[in-house]
Amino acid sequence: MLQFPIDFVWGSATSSHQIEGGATEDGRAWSIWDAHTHTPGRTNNNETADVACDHYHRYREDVQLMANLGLKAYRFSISWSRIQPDGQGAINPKGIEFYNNLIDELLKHNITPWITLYHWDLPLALQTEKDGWLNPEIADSFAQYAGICFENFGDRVKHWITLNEPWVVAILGHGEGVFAPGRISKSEPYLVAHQLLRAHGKAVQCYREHYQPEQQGQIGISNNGDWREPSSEKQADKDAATRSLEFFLGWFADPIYLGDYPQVMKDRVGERLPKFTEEDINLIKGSSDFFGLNHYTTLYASDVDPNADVQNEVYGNGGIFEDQYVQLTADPEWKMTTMNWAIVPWGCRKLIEWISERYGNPPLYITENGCSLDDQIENGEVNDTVRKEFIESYLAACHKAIKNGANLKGYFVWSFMDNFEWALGYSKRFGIHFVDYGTLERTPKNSALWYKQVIQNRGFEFSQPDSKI
Ligand code: PNW
Repeated sequence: MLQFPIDFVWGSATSSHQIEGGATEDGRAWSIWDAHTHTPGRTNNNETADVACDHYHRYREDVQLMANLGLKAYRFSISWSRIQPDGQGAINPKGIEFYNNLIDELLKHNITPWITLYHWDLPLALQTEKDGWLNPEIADSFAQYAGICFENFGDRVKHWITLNEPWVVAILGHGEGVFAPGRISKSEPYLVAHQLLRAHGKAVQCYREHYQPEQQGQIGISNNGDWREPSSEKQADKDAATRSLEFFLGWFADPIYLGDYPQVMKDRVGERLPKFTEEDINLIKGSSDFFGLNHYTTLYASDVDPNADVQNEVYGNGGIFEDQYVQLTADPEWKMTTMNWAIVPWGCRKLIEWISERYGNPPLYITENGCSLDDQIENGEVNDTVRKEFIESYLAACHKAIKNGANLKGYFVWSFMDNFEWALGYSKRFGIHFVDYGTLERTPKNSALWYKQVIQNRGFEFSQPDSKI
């Protein structure tokens, strides 16, 4: 039996835009994602999240399903434009009311709320009128919005995540243009990342100065990181793997834990990489009470000759990735999810250990990990064995990392239910609950029923070979 610590946090996660619906209800204004999905050609079948899982109206039922699982913690995000329709100024009382109700419902069932303040749904007005994350002023707008949330919810909410995956906002939103706001550039990702870090820092400063002393909560950030394994024993490939990790996770975590961008980024990005002022660094360094990690997959990394064309089969050629000169490949033996993400649990362990070592063993939470499959429902049952095995093996990898000394304190399955998977619309199912998009009926998948046992027993009998972890 792999037994987890008594205080290990067993959770599951969602985000506002992916589940809520009610896109224009009760005073909510559009976010950049509403504008993006309503632009033809941006999403699978032009699908939008106008209704999504209709969680806005069904949150009570959803919290009941969480309670049925014995879930200890639920991570969700707040839609900024529900709270502040214009992203600045006036507060929408109906927005405050919705999240108050959700929080109270969770607490009634002894489920600890973990709130993400920003999961990519920037109020549209901040984009169209202010240039969104490109504008240095956004750090103050974000901190003001964060303050409104601390003020209204902080009496009951003790776990805060400022930003979800700033890498995705920078790279997919401003580098490759596949996510909102759909911009393509080789310099904007670095500018946007810089403002995201400053915004995070200012929100944390607001919490620490005005709320934390009394409310006694914790605040951090969730970065996404996949593992990079050197494709060979060659030093150049080992360096390529490290460089890939530094451009991915180090980009955001180094400023927070070490006080600056990785040296390799300064060397290779040059003038396009902004510099921190002393004031910025005072805000950003040490600005996380815990390390939030969203982890999904692993790839092999090989060095690429800077004079050669970058043939990168995963991310496509060149573009923003050219700064790294790393070729990423999957092992043909690896099983894939329907996202085409390889299932490699030992990569999860290696990444946790890399983080623990590089950043001085911070308290760490896996704030997302999960698996998309083509689930089918038959007679009310969803037999998602691959997902159960996925979660089992990644949890086993987590267990091993803890045994090896990592300070891993919790795990959140992505996702609590099937939902709107961004540009891919409803075509990818990550949930441990099945959502029928015709009736919006929810059904626990077999993976959810298994997870319930794991939570109850604080562990499980690992049914797979140890070589996997
Ligand atoms: C994360 N990539 O997104 C998000 O936090 C979730 O909202 C999302 O549903 C989940 O993972 C599954 O995709 C990512 O292309 C989306 O590297 C894309 C990438 C990474 C993370």
